[in-house]
Amino acid sequence: MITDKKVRNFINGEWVDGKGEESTPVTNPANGQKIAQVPLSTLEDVNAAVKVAAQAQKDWAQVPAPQRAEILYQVGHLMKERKETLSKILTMENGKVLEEARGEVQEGIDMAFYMAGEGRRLFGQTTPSELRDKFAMSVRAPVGVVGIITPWNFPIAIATWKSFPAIVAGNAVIWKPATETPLMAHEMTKIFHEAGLPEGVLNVVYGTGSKVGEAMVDNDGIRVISFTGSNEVGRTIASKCGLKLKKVSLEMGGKNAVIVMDDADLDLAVEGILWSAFGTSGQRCTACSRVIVHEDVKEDLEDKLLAEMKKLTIGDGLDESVKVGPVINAQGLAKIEKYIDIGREEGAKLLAGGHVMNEEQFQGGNYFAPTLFTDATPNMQIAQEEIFGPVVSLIPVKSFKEAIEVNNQVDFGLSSSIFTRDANQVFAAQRDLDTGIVYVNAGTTGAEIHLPFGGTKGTGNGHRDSGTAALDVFTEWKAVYVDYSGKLQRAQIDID
Ligand code: UN1
Repeated sequence: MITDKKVRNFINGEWVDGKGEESTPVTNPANGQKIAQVPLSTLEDVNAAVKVAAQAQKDWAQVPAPQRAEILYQVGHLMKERKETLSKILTMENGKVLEEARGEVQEGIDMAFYMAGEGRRLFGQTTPSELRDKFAMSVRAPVGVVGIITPWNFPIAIATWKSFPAIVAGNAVIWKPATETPLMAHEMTKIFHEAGLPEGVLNVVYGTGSKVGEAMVDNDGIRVISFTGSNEVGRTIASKCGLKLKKVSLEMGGKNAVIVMDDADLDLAVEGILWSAFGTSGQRCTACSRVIVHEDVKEDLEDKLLAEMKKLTIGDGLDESVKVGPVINAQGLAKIEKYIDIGREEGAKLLAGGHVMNEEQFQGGNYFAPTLFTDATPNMQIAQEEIFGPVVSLIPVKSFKEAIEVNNQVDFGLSSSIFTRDANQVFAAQRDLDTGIVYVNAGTTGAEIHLPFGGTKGTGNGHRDSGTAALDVFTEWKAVYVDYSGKLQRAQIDID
């Protein structure tokens, strides 16, 4: 379908080559075939984009929000029309199975219509003034030019979580998509263009974090950086933006657990674990990588999990019968292998998987066998660090209280889940689980776009993607006072 497409930057409504000479190939993780070539842009490209964005933003901010939203409705319709094509391209460049690719595209479509609706809301507040004949209100104002840096694991959904609220709120956007998944970004950019987004409102610059990302952070014309990606990079961005007093919104992964209590429906729990641990080959920020299990049901759970894991079909995600696709690239595989060694050394017991798939049909691709460790302890590295692969570790506990403690004993705080039938435990768990997302009787994945997405502790810095919470990232609150008394009234002083 796609053969070696040369992707180009998009600046001021035009497809342009990066100013630098360098580019890098993009390969299909399922078979190693080259599918695209992506430019590695430079500081100059970013600076050129910011310049035109700043100009375009002035006019864009004057367009009434309901009209800005019309573009998003159009984007949503075009995405809907092209859902199948987009999903197939997504599977080819990211590796996730087609069913999940369709789910991700749907997430973007949902976000388009949801955020378009915000164009008719963008609510502020009126607040009574302490003085007579004076009106006070808080309104949302666009920030200006904003930068979004998006990852390869959800190249469409996460881009929509960030770009749609930014655009509907009246900002112009500089977007650095992941170099692993430029085709998704290219298709989305085409859609924005066809939907009639004025030139300069969205500018796309491909390249590495160390060049393009850094140039975005350094450019004072960009007033917000919204980043999803690794913890290490996120912390660097945060410290640089901190010194510049630049607003930054971070989402940097998780070490998400499913808690299985002794009264749980075990079959349901197994389904939830399989879906959230091995779906997307474990390459979700929300993926389940720990199972905290009550000791009384540990053996039953292990047996059921092992039986179901045997049924998982692994292969190219374009094949509809496949349930687990490849991981993104050789570095991804190497990182997972490293954690398998660590887990073994730490004394966890390997019950299944633990190896790269080397058979004939997997040649050229990056396939890792779904892996189950058991008898892990909470402080092991495999129970603390994000692996980003199809690896899950069972940690036995003796009580509900201990389960909550173990869940919270990690540096991350994105998602968590509990399987129980006890209503008291449900309410206590939703209160005590220290994560931004909590599921009851479902796995750790599957966040819906109209709720806030993000987490506590090392997962982020208090901001949220998605939902109306995303508008807080891309707007400034402006307090407006209108005095219609005809005289100078002094707050705090001229009070009757
Ligand atoms: C991510 O992995 O960063 O909740 C995004 C989920 C998806 C989004 C995951 N809706 O699993």
